[in-house]
Amino acid sequence: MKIDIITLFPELIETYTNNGIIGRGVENNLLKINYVNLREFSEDKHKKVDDYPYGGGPGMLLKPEPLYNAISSIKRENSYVIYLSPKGNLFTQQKAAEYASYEHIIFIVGHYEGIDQRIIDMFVDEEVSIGDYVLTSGELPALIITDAVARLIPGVLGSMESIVEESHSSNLLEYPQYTRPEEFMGHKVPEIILSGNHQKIKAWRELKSIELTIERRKDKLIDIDSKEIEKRCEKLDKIIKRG
Ligand code: 4HQ
Repeated sequence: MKIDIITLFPELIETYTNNGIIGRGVENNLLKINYVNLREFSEDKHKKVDDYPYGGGPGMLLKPEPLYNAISSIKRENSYVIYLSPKGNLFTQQKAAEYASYEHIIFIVGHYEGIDQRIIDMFVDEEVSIGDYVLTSGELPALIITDAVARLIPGVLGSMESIVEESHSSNLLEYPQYTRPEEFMGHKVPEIILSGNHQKIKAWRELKSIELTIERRKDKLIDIDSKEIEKRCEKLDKIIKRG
C-alpha cells in the first residue's frame, strides 16, 4: 500500500511516520508513505496557496489550483482520495480495516478554514472526520488514520504487539490488565488472574469486557440482543465460579 499526504507542513508529520512501529513497517517495505508539499505546486511567484472566501467570512481557504496540481501529480486509476474535515464520515476501526485493503490512499490536508468546495466535488472520494471537535489543520487526522490503517497491514505489527482481534469480542472494550508486582500500595491483582486456570481467566476477561462496555459504551452493543448478552454473562459467571 502507498499513502500520499498533501500538506503544507510535511516535516510536521514525517517524524512520526519515520519512527516506531510505522517507521519499521516503512523500512520493511510493507507500506510506503510519501509527502507532497502543497507549496511546491503553487503557480504564483510568491508561492501563495490560500485566499479569502468569496462572500466574506473569517479566515482563508486553500486555493483550488495548487491542490489540483498536487493531486494530478500523484493520482492513479486506483487512488482513493480522502479529505479530512469535521463534516466527514466518522472514522472507525471498521473504516481502518476497509482502507487497509486499498492500494493507494491520498490524504488532502486542509488548513485555515478549509479548501475550495470544487476540489471536494471533483476529486475527493470521501470526506472523513476523526471526531466531533475542531482542530487547526488536518495533519493530525491524516496521521491518526495512517497509523490505524498501517497497523492492520500484515507484518507491520510484530509478534510482541499483535493482538488477535477475536470476532466475537471486537466490539467490546478491553478488559483490565495487570503486571508485577502482585501487590502495589495495598492493591492486589485479582486472584483469578494469578490462578493459572486459563479457561477461568479467559471467561473473567470476557465478562469484564462486557461489563465495561455496558457501563461506558452501550452504543457499541445496540445491534446485539440484550437477552443474548445476559445469557453469555451467566455462562461466563458459571465458568468463573466453578470449583
Ligand atoms: N479539521 N476530523 C481540517 C478537523 C478535522 C476533524 C479542522 C480538519 C480544520 C482545516 N479533520 N480543517 N475533526 O477538525 O478531521
